[in-house]
Amino acid sequence: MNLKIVGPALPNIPWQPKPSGNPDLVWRYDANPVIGRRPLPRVTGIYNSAVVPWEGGFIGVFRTEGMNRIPHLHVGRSPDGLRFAFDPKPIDLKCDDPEVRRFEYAYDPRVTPIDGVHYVTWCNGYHGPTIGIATTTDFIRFEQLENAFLPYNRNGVLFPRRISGKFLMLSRPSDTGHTPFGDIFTSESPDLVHWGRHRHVIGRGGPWWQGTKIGAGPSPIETSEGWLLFYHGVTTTCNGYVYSIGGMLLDAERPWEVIACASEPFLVPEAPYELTGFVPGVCFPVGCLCDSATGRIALYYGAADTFTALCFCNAGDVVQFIRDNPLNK
Ligand code: BMA
Repeated sequence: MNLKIVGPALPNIPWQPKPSGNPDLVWRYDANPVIGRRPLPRVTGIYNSAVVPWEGGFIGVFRTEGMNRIPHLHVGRSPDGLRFAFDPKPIDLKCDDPEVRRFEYAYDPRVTPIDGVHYVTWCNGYHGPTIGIATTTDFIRFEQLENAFLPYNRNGVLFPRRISGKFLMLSRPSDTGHTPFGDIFTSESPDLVHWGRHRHVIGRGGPWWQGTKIGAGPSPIETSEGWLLFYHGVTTTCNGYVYSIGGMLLDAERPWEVIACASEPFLVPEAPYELTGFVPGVCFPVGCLCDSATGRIALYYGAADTFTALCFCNAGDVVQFIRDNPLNK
């Protein structure tokens, strides 16, 4: 497919060609995981984290868990998107309102550049999970804004540009715990404080692999065919939840309208680091790099709530597959 990614070229995107004979659309980095066990002293996992290009290299916001498993957000830097160094201390979010600043936990950060500012959205503990938002222009000082929604909500993901002049965020209303349900909605805002005009995007269900719940992954990628959204789809087995990675295409100007959603996932937990860890059987996509010159995509995903892994695909092939193999065909 002659697809165009709307966005800058990224010639230094981490990349490996698809191994010959591999029948899949998405293939794993052969030196996975990129972030292994004990990445910092007394840290038991860095996973479900976001990476963006920065000053010729890469930077990101990372979910970091110590021995007590309470998640915090740390900044990490990388020259090549493969080797990372992490700030040992969590991000010190600045906020004038102590009620908003109050910390319970912070996890699954997404980082979205809009008009030269980087926005971090994450699952923020405030009497239950909701969506925290912070802005930064240098990854040193972070200003925390109001929580976007009432609890309970997870997987808050901003679109990387305003749509009809408004910020637009995907999210998944949930419950207080490991939610056994969940659909994806959009909400819009003129100022990142007041959110409304909520629209249902897509529900769970259909094929077994996403029968329990679904949630947005990295910020949607703008293409000539609409927004390409990677997401996690969850099924319930006799041993608990299993998280796979799927993809869908959303309308460019009305992104709550689904053009097509692939009927099969692109990646299911199979590798040892996806099956062995704190929560076995989890592939959770959160960060994404794309090169508009070649259509290459590098997708970072949390593996087994313990590791960060990387996989690759070609935007044109993935969008073609979504179009050719839609749900409810
Ligand atoms: C979800 C979140 C994710 C986690 C997943 C699998 O509800 O907590 O951060 O990766 O469960 O445990």
